[in-house]
Amino acid sequence: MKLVSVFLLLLAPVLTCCLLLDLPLDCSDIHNNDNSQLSGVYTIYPIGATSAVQVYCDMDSAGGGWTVFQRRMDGSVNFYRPWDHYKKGFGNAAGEYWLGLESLFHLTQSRNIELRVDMEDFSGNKAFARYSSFSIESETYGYRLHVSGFTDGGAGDGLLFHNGQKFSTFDKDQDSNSSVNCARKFLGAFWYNACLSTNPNGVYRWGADATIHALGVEWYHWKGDNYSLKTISMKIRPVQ
Ligand SMILES: [Ca+2]
Repeated sequence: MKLVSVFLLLLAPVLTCCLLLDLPLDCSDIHNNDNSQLSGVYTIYPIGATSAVQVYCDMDSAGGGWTVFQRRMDGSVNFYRPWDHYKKGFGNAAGEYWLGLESLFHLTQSRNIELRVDMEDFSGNKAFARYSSFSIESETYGYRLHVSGFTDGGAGDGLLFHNGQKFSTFDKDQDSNSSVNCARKFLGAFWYNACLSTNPNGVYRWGADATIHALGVEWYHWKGDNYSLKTISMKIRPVQ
């Protein structure tokens, strides 16, 4: 009996190794394994076996397999948070959340990744922006954004102005405005330039609101900078 236990113990690393091969890195792995899976919350392993994290998988849009890394829908989660939160992630995969820059960095490292941003206003109108190439650099390089290959789904190119920028939070100003902390001024966190043409992590407001300029969940090229969207979600998948 004892021998059997020792044998199993010795075998454990081997078993672990091979079971790991089946752990999904992202939602596209789940989708490719079984394309009848519905949109919803799943567990993925973006940085290996000990990195289990829950995400919302979009299995509907343009063939499905999208890993949602940012999602606003009802204002239930506070997105005005410090660097550490944006690095590690926060919120609830069934509702509003941010996956985390470290996971996002790893997901964009090993494969060619495309980005889709879906959004909706309070009148039921929908639009999207799609980019055939998306990646971010490591924390050492400020999680710098690289996005290109824009396709217009009616939303306009909201990320062109942010391409090449480092990520900024209120406690880590890495934007391109030397006299302003863009995250503090617009109460969000993003790849701010000097400062923004979109603010997906801004303050959740209900539609048109110009009380304080441009701090809502805005996408300027679609609804202007004083309209806060009802929903917005940013999602990625490997290029097919
Ligand atoms: Ca600044």
